[in-house]
Amino acid sequence: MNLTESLLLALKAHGARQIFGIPGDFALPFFKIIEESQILPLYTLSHEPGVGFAADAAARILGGLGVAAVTYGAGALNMVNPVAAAYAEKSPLVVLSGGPGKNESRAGLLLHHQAKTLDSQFQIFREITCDQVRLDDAERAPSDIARVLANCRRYSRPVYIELPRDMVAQACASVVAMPAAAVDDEALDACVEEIRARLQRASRPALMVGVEVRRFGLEARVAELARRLELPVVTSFMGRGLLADADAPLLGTYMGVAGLPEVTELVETSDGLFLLGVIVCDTNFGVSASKIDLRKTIQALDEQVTIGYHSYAQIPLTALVDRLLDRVPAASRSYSLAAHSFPCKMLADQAPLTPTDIAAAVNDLMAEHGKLPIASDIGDCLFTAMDIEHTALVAPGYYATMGFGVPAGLGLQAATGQRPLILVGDGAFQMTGWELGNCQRYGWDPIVLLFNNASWEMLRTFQPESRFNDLGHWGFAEMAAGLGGDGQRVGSRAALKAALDKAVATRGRFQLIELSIPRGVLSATLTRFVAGVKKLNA
Ligand code: TPP
Repeated sequence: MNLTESLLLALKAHGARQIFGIPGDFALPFFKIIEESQILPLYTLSHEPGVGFAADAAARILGGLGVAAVTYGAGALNMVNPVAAAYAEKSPLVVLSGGPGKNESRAGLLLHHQAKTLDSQFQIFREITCDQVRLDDAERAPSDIARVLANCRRYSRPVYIELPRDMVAQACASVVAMPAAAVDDEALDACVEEIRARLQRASRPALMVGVEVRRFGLEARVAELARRLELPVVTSFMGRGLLADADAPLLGTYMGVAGLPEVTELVETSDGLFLLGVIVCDTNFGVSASKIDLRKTIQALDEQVTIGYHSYAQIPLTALVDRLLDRVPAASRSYSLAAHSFPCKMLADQAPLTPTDIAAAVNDLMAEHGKLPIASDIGDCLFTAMDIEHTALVAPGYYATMGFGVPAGLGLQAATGQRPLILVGDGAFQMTGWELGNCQRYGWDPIVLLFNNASWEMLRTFQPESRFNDLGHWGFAEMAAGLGGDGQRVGSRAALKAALDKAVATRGRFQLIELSIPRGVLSATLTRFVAGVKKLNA
């Protein structure tokens, strides 16, 4: 076995299902082994940000590892933003980068793709990954790979692996996975008892679930825990889509002043708020109607449980949930999804489109044809998604990078085989929309709803006086055919209904529906969100 094969088998054993990538001369040797070994399928895309987002989304949706393979310098550095997003939002993304061979620096010449020193790239990725290794020693490689992949899974954060191009075919032993880190049983018991007592004392306890619950594959167990503890459940903004199909008392998504009043009230008046795997960031908590005193909550995140004024260290979320389930007796009650009514039954008339109509049309579509997983970009499309039925959703809800939606949708389809729905604004589509051109080669056929308001509308909402937020009117619908898909432009509710019916009925080609939305027409959620942020910043 050679070093690359050993690495690929280890990636697979740690939960990778495919690789997204773009090669270059420093990466050609290991790409050749990826292709010929057939250990993991390889999907090449067009631009490294797309590679990073697709691999990130594949990791998010399946809870395994995402793998993004790139060349040294121009390739890897082009992926800094997606890796930073994965770091911020806790997605286990493995960056595989080609690198200069061991002796190449000795010629005394600067190497092409070199930024500052040959080590600059390694240093840059050190900042946005939780572990790094350069595989320059075939004997040490198996233990180095085992450590880096274990940390990727354990911390659910990106890692960086550099393959010097003269190392990739060196003989190498297989990787032996590291055992899971030991948990202090007594500390875990004490922590669980304290949480139970704290919840029992509370008169209005509630559970908020966040992205770690999905990252560690705990949705079914957390739903069971909520039933046993008889806790009402909400998701954080970033956690939207969690427990979508679980039998749990799920009330909705907490968004402070921008969200459903009953959810806001439940969270903000709770005297026993249990934050399970929730990243404590401004998009999750910034628009609180009344400030939540985090010291009064129970927080489990990053292997730490904080209750009031003290913390338990090294309590992994999985161990915590399992021990709570051991201690809390089974309940017989079962729940169906709380009956919050999302907009639906859109009138198919000649009225111009609003984001609420779009949500209603998607809800109608899913009621008729079953739920679709959604990949959303940042922009009003993500706020519109809050009016769509609970379904699996990947979105950059905290790091908020544009350009995520389209490649993430491709990652969803590659990872799950399910046809996804992609929600994206025209500004974000201008960044990475071209990746749709790769659908044809792989048989992917997402349905893309492109919110075209010829505007960076979210920015306009914050600063209406600036003309630089005006975008041109691009003919996206016409571009679809050249990319191997079908495009339709719609401006009325009737046209939207017809376009969606046609898109659902057409398999095998991506379906782009360009939604013409007048500037200034926003979802109700975004309107409330921006008003809330402005008030806080005032
Ligand atoms: N660049 C990146 C990569 N990410 C960002 N979030 C921004 C810039 C800043 N930004 C936030 S929202 C936005 C911009 C430029 C406009 C988004 O426009 P569009 O995708 O058309 O969605 P809309 O706001 O119109 O709903």
